[in-house]
Amino acid sequence: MKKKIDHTDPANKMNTTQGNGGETHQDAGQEVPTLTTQQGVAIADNQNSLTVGSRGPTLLEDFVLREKINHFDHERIPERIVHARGSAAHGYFELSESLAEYTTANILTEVGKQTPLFTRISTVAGSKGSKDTPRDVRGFAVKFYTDQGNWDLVGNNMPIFFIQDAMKFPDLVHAVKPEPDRGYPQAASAHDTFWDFVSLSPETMHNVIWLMSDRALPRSLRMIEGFGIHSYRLINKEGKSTFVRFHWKPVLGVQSTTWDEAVKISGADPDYHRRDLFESINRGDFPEWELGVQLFSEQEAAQFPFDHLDATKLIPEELVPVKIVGKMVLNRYPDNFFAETEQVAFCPSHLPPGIDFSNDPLLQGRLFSYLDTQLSRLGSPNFAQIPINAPKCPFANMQRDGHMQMQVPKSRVAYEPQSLDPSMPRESEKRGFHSYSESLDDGVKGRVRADKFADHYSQPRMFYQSQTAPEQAHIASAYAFELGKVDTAHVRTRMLGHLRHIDEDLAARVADALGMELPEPPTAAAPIQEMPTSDALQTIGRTPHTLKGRQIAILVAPGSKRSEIEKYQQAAKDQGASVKIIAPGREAVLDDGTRIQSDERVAGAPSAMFDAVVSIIMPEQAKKLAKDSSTLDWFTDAYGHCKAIAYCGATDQYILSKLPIEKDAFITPLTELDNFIKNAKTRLWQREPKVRDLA
Ligand code: HDE
Repeated sequence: MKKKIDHTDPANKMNTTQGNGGETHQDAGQEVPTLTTQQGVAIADNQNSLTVGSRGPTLLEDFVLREKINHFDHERIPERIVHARGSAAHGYFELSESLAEYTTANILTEVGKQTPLFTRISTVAGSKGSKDTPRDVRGFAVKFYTDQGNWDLVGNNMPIFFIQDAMKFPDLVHAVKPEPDRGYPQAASAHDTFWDFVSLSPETMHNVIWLMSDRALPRSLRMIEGFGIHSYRLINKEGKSTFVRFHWKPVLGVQSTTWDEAVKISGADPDYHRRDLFESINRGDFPEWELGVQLFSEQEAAQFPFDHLDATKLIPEELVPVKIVGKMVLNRYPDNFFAETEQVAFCPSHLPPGIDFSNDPLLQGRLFSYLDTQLSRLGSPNFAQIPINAPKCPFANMQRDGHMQMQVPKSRVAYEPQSLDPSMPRESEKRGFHSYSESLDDGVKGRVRADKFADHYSQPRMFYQSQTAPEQAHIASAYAFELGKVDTAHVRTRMLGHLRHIDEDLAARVADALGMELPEPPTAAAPIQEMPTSDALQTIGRTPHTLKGRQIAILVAPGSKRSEIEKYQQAAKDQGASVKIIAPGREAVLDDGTRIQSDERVAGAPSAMFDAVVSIIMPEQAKKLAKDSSTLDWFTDAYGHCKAIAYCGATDQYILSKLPIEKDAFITPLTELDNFIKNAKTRLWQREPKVRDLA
């Protein structure tokens, strides 16, 4: 006999989904909706398929089984070609300074107005299931549901892009993605095809050096900047245009990890950034960014020593200051990953009246690509009807039918002009979108690039020279690591030639680390200009000394002193940090006989995941932990990553003294709580050359 599953057993209860508005029944005193098929037919048995006898074949007639399996078979949709791995959140934008002088877009003119939005932050190269912490650019896409229609500001965490013309995008992406014959590496630029392509395309040099910098290794998604990159236009009531570049400035400041931390984090927690976003929103620590604009006229742009329509060029903040006009707050994690984060469809072509495009040839290509890609990814031109994509203002048009049409239009009229149905929508000269009336008389058709686009080295040079010494060392080491993974000698050599144009010292450091000779530099297509350095381009230099948004780990074990733990917990929390308790197990009995729940086991939570560490353990436990390699790595890495460490006597005697750790000002006994808190707000970068052979 077939064993029947007991439906009253809570272990066998299914989760209910929204939309299952069917009948309900009482279960253990609670109203539970009845499980039904898609047609609303109640399901009597969700555990066994319909068979002939208990050991006989399954019947084709079993529509419950067929519908369930059929839907499951089609659960996956194609992942995004780029930016497949992403995390998102709902929130709002609030304007603090009106830009009414420059634009008619309500979102930028009505001070105090809150506009709902959805923001998705992504890596670029890796697949949907790849790790959160590769060396990569981060996508920064915001969908504002404005009352004049959706505005998608689809940017990155770096202010420039790899290429100048949309024509090169498929080549760039093919070069960085896993090599097509072998299917690896995943989520990595450290391979021959990427460096082959970029070394043959000098226009990529600027974005490549940002990719080699600490900006490509964010500590948290809450600590990255965002940039619209391209110049856009703001259009005011008189139809006057002002160019604008959009910036997102994280309220927590910019912070990155070291490469070694990123590598270790990716093994310990591939979802490090997604988890951090989820946890911070759930504890009410809402990520915030200020929106900044760089505004400039056509005449001012003509004076720049570069062309602002070239997306490989940033506009230094010293040249055009960033004016802060409002704030974005992310205060709600999505309810369902697929329905929201996966199905959200951003298109740079989505703009409200008052904002317009520039002629940046990269942006122009994007205006086609995003709409096009949603058709293959989401399967229908009706993707705008999916709740996460639908505008929150009224919308109506004559577009009809198509796959998965959700609307039921009620009129005999589906065309315009018409005179049969006065309730149907009509165009509005007054409210409608007007493209900027730009005069373009001198256009000669051809495949040409503007002469001013030819300078590929001045800005990467400015970027490198603007960095602090530890950052320059990280950049040199990153080039050495990545080129060290390139097997083709002439590709490595070609890259070293480019580096000579960027900075001779950088080139020499990388060549030395690779054990290679420096080649002659290639001919530069335009003279290399000396640009003033810009502190705004630093990462370490701009990381605020604070515990806000950071996380401290306290290592405890059976017998640890509760009073000490609480003292450190409180001090960290008072400064805005969150605390995780790490222990050999998931529970431990403390000195006062009470039990503590740990957040993680020490074997599963390397110190790379935290900003500073504290150890409060008793001698017997310290002796035991001194034989555990993950505990030893915990301390060695905290030291190697230049972090503050607070230790108790037993930790010092049985662990620290056995490790290659040289005591310094950032390694303090438990009694020096204030010093620890001060140190934990930053890193002791001077320690780094002692622990790592930087290029
Ligand atoms: Fe994208 N890009 N891109 N891109 N991009 C996509 O659209 C494309 C570019 C960016 O969270 C795709 O919906 C072309 C610059 C972000 O869903 C695709 C070109 C910048 C996201 C596409 C560029 C970006 C994408 C893949 C050169 C920074 C993720 C899936 C002309 C300003 C959005 C999709 C999200 C996604 C095409 C260049 C940022 C294929 C052709 C420059 C943040 O349409």
